[in-house]
Amino acid sequence: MEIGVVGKPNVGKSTFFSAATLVDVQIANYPFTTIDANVGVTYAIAEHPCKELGCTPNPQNYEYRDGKALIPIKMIDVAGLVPGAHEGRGLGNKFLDDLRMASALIHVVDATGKTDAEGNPVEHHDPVEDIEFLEKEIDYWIYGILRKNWEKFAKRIKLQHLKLAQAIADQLTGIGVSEEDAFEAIHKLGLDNDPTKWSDEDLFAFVRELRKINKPIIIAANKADAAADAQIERLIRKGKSRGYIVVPTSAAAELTLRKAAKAGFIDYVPGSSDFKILKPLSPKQEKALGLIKERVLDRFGSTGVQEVINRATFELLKLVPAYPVEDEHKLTDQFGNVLPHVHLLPKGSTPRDLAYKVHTDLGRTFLYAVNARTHRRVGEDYELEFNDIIKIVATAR
Ligand SMILES: Nc1nc2c(ncn2[C@@H]2O[C@H](COP(=O)(O)OP(=O)(O)OP(=O)(O)O)[C@@H](O)[C@H]2O)c(=O)[nH]1
Ligand SMILES: [Mg+2]
Repeated sequence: MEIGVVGKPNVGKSTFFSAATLVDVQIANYPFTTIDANVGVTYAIAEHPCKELGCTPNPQNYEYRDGKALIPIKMIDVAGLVPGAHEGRGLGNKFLDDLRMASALIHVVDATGKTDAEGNPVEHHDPVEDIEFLEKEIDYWIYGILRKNWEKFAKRIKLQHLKLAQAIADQLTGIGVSEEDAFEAIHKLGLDNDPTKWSDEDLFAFVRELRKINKPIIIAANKADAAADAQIERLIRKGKSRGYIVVPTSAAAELTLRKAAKAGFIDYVPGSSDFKILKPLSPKQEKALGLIKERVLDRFGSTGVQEVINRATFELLKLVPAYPVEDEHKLTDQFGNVLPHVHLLPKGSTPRDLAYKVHTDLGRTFLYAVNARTHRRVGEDYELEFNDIIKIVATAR
């Protein structure tokens, strides 16, 4: 599972990425600071079952902190995107290619309106325009891949009676499109099963729908510390009317807080509305942290960075954390570790899907599952719920 950080140049993508992953990267106030993509690990944070059950976990594939599970997620920070990137402008397709396997995109927008479409400092730019521009660039990118051999491809599907959704998914495996994704987009638009009947508009409409399914976007209204309330409110309103989740963020504040915490100056849990000073600070440090408290934490309740990651994971991608165990009474694996593993699965997944996620063999030999909370056996089509603890019973190998 991979999340991409995208947007035009100079909006704070690398700052957001660095704050989220604590990977040191180049950050500067000019366009195209980032050329090669940065890759790191961030965490989606969820309540841990032990908080409710009063246990002490032995996490193996995640981290545990203050009753919360920190679930690792790969994050990728790419070069800035300018209008016409799909035709190769700016760093063009290179940027887009780095995003091939992203499951979701965090679109970082400069909420202050002080960077133009190309990422240069300017007095007034409407950030709402950036929302549309990014959609368009990604749409044209996917459209470009499909359009290339479309006539031939469509004829072949018709002649060989191929399954349309599957054939399209085969064309787009490189960007992680599944048969289900393609099927969903075709049906949502009520498109003909014979693709030779599709007009160019049909194809573009299909691509738009597919992008929404395959690369869903959440908006980080960044530099919120320097933006007026009215600017933020407008961006939230306009974004919402286009179906987006919009979260005000200050990536710069989050980066300062996480670095100060790492250096032991403060106690700060990402996502929280406050921090505790642990060591005497220099007047400069004190001032910087005071401003963060006043302009960000007290104003928005948090820096927004963790909220974006959490909402991308649990709301946008609708992923559900589930904990497989061997002993449903002690909640342990075969070695006695309490709730050692957590897996993120798409909403609607079943215990068998969880078994496959643990190990292909376990999926293949799956017999039935027990819900460790109720100690009841659950049915074949039981849908996993948030923080389910599941014992998987399989045939002996
Ligand atoms: N006030 C404020 N400035 C920010 C914030 N986040 C980033 N910046 C500043 O914005 C400028 C650009 O930051 P980067 O993180 O390099 O932006 P980018 O989007 O990665 O830029 P490119 O790699 O060139 O596309 C830097 O001067 C940052 O310090 C923020 O939350 N608030
Ligand atoms: Mg950058």
